[in-house]
Amino acid sequence: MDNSGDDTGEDETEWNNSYVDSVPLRPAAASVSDASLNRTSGATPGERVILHFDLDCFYAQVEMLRNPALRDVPLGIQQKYIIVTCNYVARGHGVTKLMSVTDAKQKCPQLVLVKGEDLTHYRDISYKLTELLVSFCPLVERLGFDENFMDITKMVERRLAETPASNRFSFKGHVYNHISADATKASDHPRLALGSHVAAELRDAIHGKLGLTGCAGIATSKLLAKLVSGAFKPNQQTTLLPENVGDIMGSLSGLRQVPGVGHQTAKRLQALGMVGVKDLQLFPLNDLAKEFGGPAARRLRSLALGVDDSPVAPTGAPQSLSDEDSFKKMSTTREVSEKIQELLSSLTERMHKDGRQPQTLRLTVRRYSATNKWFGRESRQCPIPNHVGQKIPSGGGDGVAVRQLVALAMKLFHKMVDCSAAFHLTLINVCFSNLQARGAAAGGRGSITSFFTQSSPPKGTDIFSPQSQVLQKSPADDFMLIEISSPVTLCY
Ligand code: DCP
Ligand code: MG
Ligand code: MG
Repeated sequence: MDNSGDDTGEDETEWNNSYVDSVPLRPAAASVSDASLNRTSGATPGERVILHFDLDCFYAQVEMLRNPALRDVPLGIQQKYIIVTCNYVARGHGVTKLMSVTDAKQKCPQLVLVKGEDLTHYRDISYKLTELLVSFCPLVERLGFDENFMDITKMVERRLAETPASNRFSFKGHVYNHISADATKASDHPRLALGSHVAAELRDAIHGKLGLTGCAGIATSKLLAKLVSGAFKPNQQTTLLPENVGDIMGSLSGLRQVPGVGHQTAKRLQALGMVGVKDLQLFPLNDLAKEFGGPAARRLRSLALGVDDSPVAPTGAPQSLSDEDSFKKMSTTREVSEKIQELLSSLTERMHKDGRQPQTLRLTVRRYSATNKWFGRESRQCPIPNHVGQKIPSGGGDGVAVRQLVALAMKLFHKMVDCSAAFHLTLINVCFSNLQARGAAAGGRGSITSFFTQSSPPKGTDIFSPQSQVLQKSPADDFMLIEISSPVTLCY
């Protein structure tokens, strides 16, 4: 499902589960002048305690919070013709995520539908959650709207130091592949046992402060914490012990189940004859390296074996803000201009709340293709003249900024699409990037230190160089960093 009105920078990374890709791609975040971005737990990988949180039926929960009458009825959140998510009452009737509205209504005629195309409330609550987690521990990495990683190694070590030697450890919640969480196992794994208590406390805090429920995974890496967190749903938590890593990797039904293996990577692996995770574990590394290059081949192999040393990289403020919409057919310049105006109006409002000034405007379009429905994006970008850009943080100057930005975006549009011939677009995305803080040194709005304290902070974390002009399509969920016409690198 493409998320209309969504921020592609972050969301596409999330929905297509390529979080592992984003880790080496943090230079833009790291360049933000906040020493905290470089903090890590300092522990050796096997000793880390990493949590992964994923909220239950996120959009549906937000709607149930806004209207408690929806709590006990089967509820579906509709975007276009798709139920993007549904509450657990609806799931009990056989409705599933990403089902068509028609099928869902057939399964459950009493299904109540709420439109979920405006993401404002979901975005706000999403940031409130991250903000809450950051208040307990700074090492929090967002993974899209409803997921966060947290490296709580330091917290656990402090607790361990304070624990009397006579203490009997225990696990909170489930332990993967163990019927009952017995005390012997807990004393073999005191760090993970304490981690499970921290996770339970954080889930309590999330519920107490925000009214939200969710699942947590407790493990020694991001990969494993993410894999185990959904073992028991909803509103439960599961710890993975190192001796069960082989079991959880073996339980995955296909290559796409490995976080980090996106659609394109899976296709390339399948072309090499691999079907399951086991095939990737056993495939000769040399041959894998011929296809992907040495480092990516080793990374893929490690992931398949359940090995992931990547650090939890605190997310910080987004590097860009974007908004998009998709549709069946757009084929006139007038429609394009109206859609761009609509998108730029809401984006400018969000940029105003953020407080930074964007230096670059990017326009992306997707042309209709019968064969490759989800790909084929093309982009052009240009600098935003200062006299236009500076109106944005101060409120857009009564729509003047939006009008000027629309004119700029239409120039970009004409560079991509020849309007003297027929055209058929299925998506438009506008993006502000190269965001510069006004008075950031003083910790003003938009600086990283104030980012998580804003009432309605922005999101989106794609990264690219400001000088470039031509960007091309990037498969949303590929494993690899996409090299676009040099010097631009764009990470979805
Ligand atoms: N989402 C979306 N399009 C997708 C996938 C997800 O718009 N293709 C949105 C709707 C979800 C939210 O993202 O509410 C979070 O996605 P999850 O996969 O975590 O699903 P839920 O939180 O809804 O349900 P679960 O309880 O299974 O985590
Ligand atoms: Mg969820
Ligand atoms: Mg999720």
